[in-house]
Amino acid sequence: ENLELKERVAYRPPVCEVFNRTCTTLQTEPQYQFEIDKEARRQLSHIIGNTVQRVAGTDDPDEAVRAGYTKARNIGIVFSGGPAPGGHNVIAGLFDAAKKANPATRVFGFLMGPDGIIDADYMELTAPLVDRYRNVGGFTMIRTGRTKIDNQKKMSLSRETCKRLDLDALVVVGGDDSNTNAAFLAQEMFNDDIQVIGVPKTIDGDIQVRDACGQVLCAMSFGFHTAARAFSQAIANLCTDSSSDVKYWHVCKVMGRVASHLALEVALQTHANMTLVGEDLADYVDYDRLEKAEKEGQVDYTAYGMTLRHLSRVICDAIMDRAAVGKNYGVLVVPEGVLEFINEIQVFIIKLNTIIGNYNKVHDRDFHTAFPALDDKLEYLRRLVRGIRKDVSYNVWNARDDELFNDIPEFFQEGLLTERDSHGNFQFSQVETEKVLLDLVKDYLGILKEKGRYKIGIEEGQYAKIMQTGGLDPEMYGPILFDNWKQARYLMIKKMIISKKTLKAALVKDGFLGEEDAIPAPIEKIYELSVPKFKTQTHFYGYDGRGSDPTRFDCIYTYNLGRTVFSLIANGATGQMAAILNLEQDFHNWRPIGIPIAPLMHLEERKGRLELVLEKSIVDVNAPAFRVVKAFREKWLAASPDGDHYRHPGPIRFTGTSEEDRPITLLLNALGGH
Ligand code: FBP
Repeated sequence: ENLELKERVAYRPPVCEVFNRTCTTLQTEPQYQFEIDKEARRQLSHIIGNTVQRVAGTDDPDEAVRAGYTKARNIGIVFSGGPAPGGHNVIAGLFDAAKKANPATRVFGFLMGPDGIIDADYMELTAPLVDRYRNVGGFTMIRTGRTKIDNQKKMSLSRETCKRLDLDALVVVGGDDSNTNAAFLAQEMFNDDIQVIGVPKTIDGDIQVRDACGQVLCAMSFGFHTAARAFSQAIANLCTDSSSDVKYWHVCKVMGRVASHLALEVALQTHANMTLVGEDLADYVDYDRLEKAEKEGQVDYTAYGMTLRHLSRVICDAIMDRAAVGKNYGVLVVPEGVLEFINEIQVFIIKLNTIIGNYNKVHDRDFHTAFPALDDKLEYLRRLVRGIRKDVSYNVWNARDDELFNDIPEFFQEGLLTERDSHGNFQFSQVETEKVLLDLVKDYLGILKEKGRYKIGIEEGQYAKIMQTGGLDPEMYGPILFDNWKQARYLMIKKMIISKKTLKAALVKDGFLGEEDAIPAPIEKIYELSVPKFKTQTHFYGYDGRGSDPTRFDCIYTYNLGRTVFSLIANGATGQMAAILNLEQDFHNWRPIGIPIAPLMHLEERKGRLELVLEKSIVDVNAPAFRVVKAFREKWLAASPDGDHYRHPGPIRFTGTSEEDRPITLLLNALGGH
């Protein structure tokens, strides 16, 4: 029997105070305002006027309120996009509140994501089923999918399903794109009186909502805390491994399709030696270059942001600095979406999205079906350079693009040309981001080694010990090798000895060895210690964390989100997203609210076209969480003979007190102040 599971399913998360009242109402909160996009106003006219609503409780509702609240309903719920820990508790919270208000209310789960709505594939959720999944990770109860309801046919089929099921409300649990879907469904089914409510889900943590004045409405999507804790535990273990075996750089790619929130949280939780943050790289400015151009009366736009090559240099510097103090090992955290923030890659992605989008539209045929092999795709791009006019993208791809593109490794070219997901996003999880970077790092470290700049610091005592225990005859090898460690390093480094072959040649040339002699063991040992090898182990932290059982924070958060969803439905809301205010504060300060989705939407390029979508929230480099990481960067790199500064957050434990019970990013950013 799995005791931990038994304990989990039996746990009942506490509820916000309002949910203990006889029924709830909604109160408009006029202090929150939004800047509304013209296109959102046009396309989402029925729900654009929505406001932020606070869930209030009452023990003395008037008859009309009580009747509305307690009427028997049919409610459908769907998971959309990648799994995120806590999803089952959204269902549980909704189910419990709905059944409490009226036991005759029925809750249906659409299967396999939005396809379940389109194809009318669903099941009624029962108490035993809901109970089985309480506080348990994954989306296994009804599963999930990435289909987007993005055309009139899919929209009509969805509407038909909802009408056939006589649904009063549909709940979409998803990320930015899925909440975009929720807004369009709310608009479409407004006149059918079918309410649509969204729930902010994604481990990526990129649904964070503020109003126009910067007031926080939703500080973090659910699932983020659990995934970050799961990744952090594993990465902290690698910190231990790395500093025990002292031979590897562990390179950890961490999920987050675009935003680096997860990597940032991992940095705060583990103090790994180096953590890249995409948004920070994009923020980089090469002032020397700018100044140089300015003196010539020009503006050099390439001085803004970082190139792939420059980034590889930055990583090499960190590796070299640690090696110089004898630490040829460490842990590097690379966010999955880092390449999105690199100058030239961003340009490729935008251009290729446009080219593929244009092709699909003009030829009414799928680009990837038309050009299945990489060579075919590359040939098509080459034809664009030749300016074949019948292809509308002839002016998008130029000779310079083609040249740069041919310069990158084939597997990465293939990655950049892979099919976009159904929302038109570039699928970074399909690309070996860390390999792209590591190939460049390895090349450059090779050069640095030859120049004698990438070298390992050996302590004098260590050298002396090797010599003593090696029992070599100082008479024979002369003072150059034995007098002191600096001279041994002279031989290894200054003479550009980067392989055993060159070491032997140097020893023979200087008369220490005959052609037939083997290199004496102590000298070989010094060679091994002072001439570095860059050995890496790569890891990907993504799907594992997504499937993790939720932390207590995510259990409580999601259960209350589910209760909020029901309050929004029972009070007639539509086009709203459930959220909890004050997530960073003590639980008794949590306040359930509804956030209007339509005013959060803006135009974004997708598959080469501008589309109305919910804005993603990326890492704010001026916010406290990143500034703390920046301030400690040097310390955590630990390029000094002192120890490393690793932190071990430990595993996700359902019982006992954890070291911290909510995301550190959340706590730090709540401090505000730039
Ligand atoms: P959502 O935005 O749908 O929550 O998914 C996030 C995510 O886990 C990303 O971190 C990752 O890039 C992507 O899903 C992977 O998608 P897939 O499951 O299609 O490989």
